[in-house]
Amino acid sequence: MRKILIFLFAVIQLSACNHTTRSAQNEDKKVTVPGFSSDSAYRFTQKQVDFGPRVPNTTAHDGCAAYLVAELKRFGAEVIEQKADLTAFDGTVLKSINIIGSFNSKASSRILLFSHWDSRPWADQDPLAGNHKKPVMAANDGASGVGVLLEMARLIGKSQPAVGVDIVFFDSEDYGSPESAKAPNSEDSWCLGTQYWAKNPHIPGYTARFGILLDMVGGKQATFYREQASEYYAANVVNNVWSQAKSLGFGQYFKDQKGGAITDDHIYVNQIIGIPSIDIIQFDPNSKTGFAGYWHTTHDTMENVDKNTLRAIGTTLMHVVYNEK
Ligand code: AHN
Ligand code: ZN
Repeated sequence: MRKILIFLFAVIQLSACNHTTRSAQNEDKKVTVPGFSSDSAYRFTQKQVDFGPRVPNTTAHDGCAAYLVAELKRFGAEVIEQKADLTAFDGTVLKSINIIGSFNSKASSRILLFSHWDSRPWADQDPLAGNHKKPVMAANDGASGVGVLLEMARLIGKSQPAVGVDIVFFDSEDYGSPESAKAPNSEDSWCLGTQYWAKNPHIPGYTARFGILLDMVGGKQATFYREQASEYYAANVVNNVWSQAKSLGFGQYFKDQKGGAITDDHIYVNQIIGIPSIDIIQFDPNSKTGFAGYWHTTHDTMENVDKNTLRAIGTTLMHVVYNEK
């Protein structure tokens, strides 16, 4: 009899605990989101730029790849370098390197964060025709997204979120056919590293809950609009990111308005590998190109990179990742 009483008491205790206190605690529990350092993200951006233009088949490119791999490893990621010879629109073979850093690789629930790390070989939007054949320094168009993701990697390595995270730096995004090229301006001449990875993921059968692309996320007073392909393939992800940004006080960066439809790395992640993905990309509805005035010019340099914008993006994405259960 005494045994039964003890057993009953234990059951009552357990169920009381399970159904009230503990579950209530779980629901209310606020996750701790590590603070994003914009100084650190800025340094990671500067470091890449210091290599010079990271154009495929150059020593600056290969040096920067080694740097990115070493940093991800230092932060505790499992790193895969996916090397591939990719043929550009003009027949050039690009010795490409996609760099994948995985955290908590055993978790089946994963989030994919990505940016391109290569620099455009031609400043073909430069106001001076004499600059059209010069490479772009790509401080904003390339390095800024990678800088934000490196800072996130540093923080994720120190205290893991509930989900697994894969950070991917895609190569050969910006080798798309220039305006001057007589070659048909094929949309698919862009994003070569991503197209390759989406057809040959680093792990066969790889998938993730959703993906977020960061492209040109460091410009002064940059504005990010709801890009149209992102809305089409992953509207709930756009809603989630834009609403967290707004409640964090970054509404002046994240505009709750429709933006352009942009051919970018997320298109192939959506269409080929089927991971619902969005593009957070600086968009200016009043400019001729839709992008900042220094886009694909020799002026895409560190002077145009602003720590406040890096902080808005990084803080928002840290909240998005750490609030996933
Ligand atoms: C095109 O210019 C077709 N798409 C923009 C993709 C891009 C280039 N993002 C950065 N550089
Ligand atoms: Zn570009």
